[in-house]
Amino acid sequence: MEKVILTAAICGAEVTKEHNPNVPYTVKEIADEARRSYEAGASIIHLHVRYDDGTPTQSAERFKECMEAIREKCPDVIIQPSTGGAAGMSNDERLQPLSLSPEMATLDCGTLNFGQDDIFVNSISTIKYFAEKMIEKNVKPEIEVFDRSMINTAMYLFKKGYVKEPLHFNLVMGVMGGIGASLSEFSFMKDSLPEGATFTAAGIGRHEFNVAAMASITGGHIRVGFEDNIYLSPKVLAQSNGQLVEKAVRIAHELGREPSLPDEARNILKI
Ligand code: KMH
Ligand code: ZN
Repeated sequence: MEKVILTAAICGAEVTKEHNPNVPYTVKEIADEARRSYEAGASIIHLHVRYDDGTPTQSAERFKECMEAIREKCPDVIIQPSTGGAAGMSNDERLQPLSLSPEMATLDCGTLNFGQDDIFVNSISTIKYFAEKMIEKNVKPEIEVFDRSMINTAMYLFKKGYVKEPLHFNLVMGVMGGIGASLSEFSFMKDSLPEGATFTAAGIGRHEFNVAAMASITGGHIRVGFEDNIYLSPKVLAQSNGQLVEKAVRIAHELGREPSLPDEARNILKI
């Protein structure tokens, strides 16, 4: 069977325990959720971190603690810190986890209204600055695109040498302020990717598993997790990120895909 890389976005910066009490905040909770996801088939943990009271932070120290705790429980998993952080954070604040030389990190490729009143700011000079830091640190960027125009931006950066082949994208679909998650929108995004690029897709909220199916049948990879969606099925809160990964694995399996091990993911992504 063709391999599929499962990414678990285990906590995000926006969702809280008020939305789902199983959203992890503490170092232990984050490591336990990473382990549940890994056991279910995730080979990448997309990581945001929180203080114990749930406040999102990009503190290098907190990332270090969480990454060490995750590595203890899932020694070979790929850890992909966010450089998006939370809307409103400064560039240098967002970039802190790069000081830990992770294997991957996110590179957000445009500005958008994010949810109701937040604006997630990524000017071209910000993106160039982040991309240069990633080259400097030998970190593989996952290019986050929330709309079609952001693929144009990524291609501009590629032509200027700020990102290198093979390119890897995350199609984030269904954020209020970004592209939707219909089949035609998915096809539009996927068909707009440059030849030879790999991609994962993340459907937000109720779109999570539809997008997982679309990615499965088009050779893409899948991201699920509390950052994107807190429900296992309509009105049923997921007990853990592991449950969300398990469901995505079941869908992918029925469609002829099986989850990669972390080293297989490294090979596919050329890390
Ligand atoms: N929290 C969002 C504003 C990323 O991880 O790079 C941005 C985000 C993207 O989550
Ligand atoms: Zn994120």
